[in-house]
Amino acid sequence: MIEAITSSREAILLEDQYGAHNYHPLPVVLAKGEGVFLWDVEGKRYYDFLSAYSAVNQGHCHPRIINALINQARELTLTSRAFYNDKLGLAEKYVCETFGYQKALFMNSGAEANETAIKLARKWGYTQKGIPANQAVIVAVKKNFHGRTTTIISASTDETARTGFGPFMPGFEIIDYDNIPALESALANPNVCALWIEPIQGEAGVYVPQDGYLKAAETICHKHNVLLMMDEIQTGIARTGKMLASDHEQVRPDLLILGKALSGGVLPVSVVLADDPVMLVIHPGEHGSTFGGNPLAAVVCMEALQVVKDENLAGNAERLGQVFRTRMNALIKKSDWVTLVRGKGLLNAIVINDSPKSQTAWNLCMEFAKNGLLAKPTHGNIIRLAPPLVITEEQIHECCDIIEQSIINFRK
Ligand code: IF1
Repeated sequence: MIEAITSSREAILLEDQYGAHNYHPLPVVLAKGEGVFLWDVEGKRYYDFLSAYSAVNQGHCHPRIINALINQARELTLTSRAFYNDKLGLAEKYVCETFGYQKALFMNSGAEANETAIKLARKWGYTQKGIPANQAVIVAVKKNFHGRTTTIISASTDETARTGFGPFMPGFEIIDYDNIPALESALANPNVCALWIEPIQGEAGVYVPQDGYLKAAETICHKHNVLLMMDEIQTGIARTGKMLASDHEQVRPDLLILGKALSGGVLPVSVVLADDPVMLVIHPGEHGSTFGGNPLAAVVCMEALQVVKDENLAGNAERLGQVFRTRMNALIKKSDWVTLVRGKGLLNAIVINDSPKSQTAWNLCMEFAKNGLLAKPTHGNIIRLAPPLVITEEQIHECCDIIEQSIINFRK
């Protein structure tokens, strides 16, 4: 029999006793979400400035996405790919036409989509580029975040993500991010099949590379016959003010990796997009997943993307991102606690003027929560600030007021 939680404290104690301790959440227990708002068990309302790490770009429980989920759930949720279903082909066509690719391969989590891209890139390297068997190299960059599987962390430079989980997958070379000469020398290696990057490094603290870096990466990849694998799981789906962050530089990845807001945060959906010469290197029986491409996810994905288009969420993110950064830059002049704001669209972060090892950013987020806004530090002294893209200008100003007052009144 499903019991009901009656207090935040009860929920926290239950998770502490029965759940793995693989997170350190803020002590807030959420029970309801709608648009830009979340409510905790006691009924306190918060602005969501994390958006489930950019999975809820369309706002919590968007009615159109929820209705699409409910209607399809009444018909058919899962067939496995042992058979066809009447929704997957429609979703494949929809995402191919939306993003301009010939083929789509649906998976579930972002990590699975990255793993899929790795397999596609390696097999393309062997069968199309002529790389000797088991010699394929994928070039990744420092401070990347692509997921938590043992292969993906094999390319990570974050000791917290790696320690205790070896041995690691070979075949990754790590270079500096945002360093064009480093690209030139690394990609000249004939055994390199792909360059694997995020257009903006989210977990690293919303690190925006120099203008022209993405275009240079694309150019150097083309020069050396290397696939450009772009992880847009956090930056995609209108978050940075364009449908894709790659669009800011008119860059077209060879492998486009999407997840998170692809479903509006309703259920796990991810996808890899590529053209036939890459996608068709994988043959029947060589890759897949039980839930990958299920009809429920297919329907939710199409509705979630249609909402992004119909509500012009990219345009809203572009416009209100500028309003937000203007307010944060004004705050920098009023408080010594904030030294920098950076980001694109509504993917932003503020850098706190204290050691990354200090509790200041965490304590500031606790203040934000007390004042009705939820955010969480990433890497010590950086606070990511990323509301759902349905936020209004009036709400952005109200949230900036909360952030500003919390910071100005903050005492360590
Ligand atoms: C956690 C971070 C963000 C991602 C990019 C792939 C994935 C993610 C660019 C994997 C997932 C999530 C995972 C979640 C917290 C969050 C996160 F802090 F971990 F790094 F957003 F920055 N590529 N990011 O951001 O997608 O398998 O999770 O669906 O693991 O704590 P996933």
